Amino acid sequence: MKLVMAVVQDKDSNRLSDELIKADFRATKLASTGGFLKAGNTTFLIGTENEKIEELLEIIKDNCKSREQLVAPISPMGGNADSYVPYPVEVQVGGATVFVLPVEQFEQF
Ligand code: 2BA
Repeated sequence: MKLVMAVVQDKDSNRLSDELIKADFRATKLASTGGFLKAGNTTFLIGTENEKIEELLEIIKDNCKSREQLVAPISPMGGNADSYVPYPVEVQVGGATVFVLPVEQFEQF
């Protein structure tokens, strides 16, 4: 068995959960925050059998889009003003960041 942790953009999270239910995957959605953008995103925890991993990754890939996002400039606050960029910078936020972990034991009581 594996535990898949997938960090996705909030805009994709409802569509992804609908597709997971349709394909009979069980998932838990956590409200999370990206360390870099400090903006909300959604983390899915999905426990599944090894032979269903490829199908699961395909569903995640098909339902999560990569998007450009603007990062507001952060003022130097007493730091080095030479490196200060006074205009917003665009970053590419991935469709999904996925970790696949082995599960040692799974119980439901
Ligand atoms: P954030 O940390 O808010 O990052 C959003 C996007 O900002 C990233 O997209 C990347 O394009 C950019 N970025 C992140 N750190 C950067 C840095 N130090 N310098 C320049 N640009 C940077 P993604 O890589 O697609 O990541 C999307 C979200 O997935 C992340 O949101 C974070 O919540 C999660 N994530 C990504 N890599 C992770 C990792 N190795 N461990 C845990 N969570 C991760």
